[in-house]
Amino acid sequence: MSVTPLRRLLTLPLALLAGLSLPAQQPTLPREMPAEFKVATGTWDHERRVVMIPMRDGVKLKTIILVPKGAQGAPILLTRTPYNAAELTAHAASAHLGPVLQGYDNVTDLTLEGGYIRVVQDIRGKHGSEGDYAMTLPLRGPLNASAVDHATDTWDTLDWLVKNLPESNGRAAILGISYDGFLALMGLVDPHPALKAAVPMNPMVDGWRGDDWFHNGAFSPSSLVYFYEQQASRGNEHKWWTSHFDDYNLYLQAGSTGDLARSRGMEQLGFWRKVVEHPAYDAFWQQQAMDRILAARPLVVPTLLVHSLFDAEDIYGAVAVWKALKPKDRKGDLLYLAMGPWNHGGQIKEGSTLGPLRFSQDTALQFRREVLKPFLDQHLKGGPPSGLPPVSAFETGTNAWRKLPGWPLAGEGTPHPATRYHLGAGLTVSAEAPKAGVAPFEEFVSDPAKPVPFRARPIQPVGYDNGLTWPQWHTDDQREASGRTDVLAFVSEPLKAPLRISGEPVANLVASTTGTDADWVVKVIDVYPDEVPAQPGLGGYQQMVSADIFRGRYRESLEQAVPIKPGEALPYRFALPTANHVFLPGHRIMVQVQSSWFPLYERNPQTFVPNIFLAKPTDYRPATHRIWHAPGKDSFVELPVVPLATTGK
Ligand code: PG9
Repeated sequence: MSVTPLRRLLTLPLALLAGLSLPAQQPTLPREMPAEFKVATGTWDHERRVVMIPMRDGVKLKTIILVPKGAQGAPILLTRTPYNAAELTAHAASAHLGPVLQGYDNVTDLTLEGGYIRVVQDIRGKHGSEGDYAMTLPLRGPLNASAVDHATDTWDTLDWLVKNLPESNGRAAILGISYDGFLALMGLVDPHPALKAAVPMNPMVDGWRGDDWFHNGAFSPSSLVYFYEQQASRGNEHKWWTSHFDDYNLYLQAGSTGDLARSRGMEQLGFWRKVVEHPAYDAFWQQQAMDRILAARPLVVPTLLVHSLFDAEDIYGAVAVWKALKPKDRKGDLLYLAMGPWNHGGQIKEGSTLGPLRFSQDTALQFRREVLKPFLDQHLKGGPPSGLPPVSAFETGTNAWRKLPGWPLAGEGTPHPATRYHLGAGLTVSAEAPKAGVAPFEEFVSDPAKPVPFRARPIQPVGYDNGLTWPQWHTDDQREASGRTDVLAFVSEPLKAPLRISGEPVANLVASTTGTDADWVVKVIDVYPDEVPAQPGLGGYQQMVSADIFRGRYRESLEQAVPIKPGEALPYRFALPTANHVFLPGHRIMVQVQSSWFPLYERNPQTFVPNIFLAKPTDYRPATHRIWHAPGKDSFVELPVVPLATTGK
């Protein structure tokens, strides 16, 4: 239909008017959502309080407090964490504390049975807390110019809790795993009077010597993933991205660790920049090492250290703290150690198997019921003395708990000539020192273009969900490596009698290289008999008992890297992680030696460069390595051999 110009003129203002008045005529959406919903919790068995606790510098930390209904005179279990307190305390949408905590809580069964008030707090700078985040924030002092740290934050938190929780008995324990275990140790630096017990489990203690980032100077590139997710944002929104199904390819194709970090924009992250500046064991690392920090202070809070024998992340820390603090425990009533056949954090899960290993008992439940509970009951509830031995240790091989008077049983740092196991000609392991007149060394070519995979490929990323097997890789069959030409596999005759080791094996290599730098990996392995009727899959299995890496540039000093003189046979001595194991009759002792363990550790270019993080592609060169076994150039491992146990638990 046509419209005349006049009508157009008349209708235009009308339309405009109508248009302007439209919103007023539209009915508004009904408001169905309340401005703030109040959860009706009448049927819950607990009360959930979310509070912002003020610290001495005014920063407030988000704290979730779960109080069992009807609690009176209840002790407090505190965990401080960078891993999101709200999420960790909301595992299931349930009226019951058990499902709410299950899956994360270190001690859900104990929390419930004990009627504890459970408190989980975001540390400063993470998730719901205010303030700035620094990775494993160092104590106030040369590395932290501020007036606050995790020691003061723990103190301030406990002070608030005991003054504001009328249901509490004023007694608290701090506990946690890994990072949260490091935070539990921080609580011991200047403990609040209400802190009556601490349970650091698999704590991160020294990020250079053997926890998380480095082992003896060799950097673990998967740490980049952690730095990235942890430091790119407060809430871990930025997820590391991969480009390969096989992590071996991902890390190999990236070049140096520095190249990989650059490809992810990681120069923006303060902690990574610090790591690049401190590749050696200088004051930056030494002043953060929790064993050193605590050794310089009095020990006043009863502490139960928990160590996992198959810990893929923090296999160094708990035992290091034990060694540093035990001399301070003059009456023997303050420091305890528990170790079990667990992976990282396995003590809070089901503990009857790990990978193919079967322990025929739930070792984790045993630990919680028979070690942790009596310890907490005594110190938090005024219960009877726990009756715990200084060390409660599960012995692998025999699969039995042992009550031990100390650790290590074999004594530390003293030479044990009787327990030297020599690496000999013909790839043997034996008690015999090398003789003249036989080939004086074994040699292999270590090629950084084809590093030895640390497990069968394709190599999965580090992770605990979606069926990833990273948490149990320590139990992988080492046959995978022993078949390679760049791995030397020395092996003993079958044992005629059981051999018990209890402590840290020590690697003593005499090695040479055609390069100017090299890594040395030593693995002590229990080789099963060719057939194992009770579990056929273990026939000939090569079970890693203790293993570690040492970066050759630190052979003279951990603080100062120096090149290796090509062709010179030089000694390398380094301790391997604690083992508590019996090699059974018919089993054999194997020692594998290799020069890469990839991508568990970044590749050594084998050409000395000032900073391996910044190595260029041309620095990575193959080298021929020799492990010597000649008189005067004797390679061996010292095994902490002790008599067979006669008592069980
Ligand atoms: N192993 C992890 C970690 C500890 C300390 C520092 C950074 C990472 C952890 O499981 O928390």
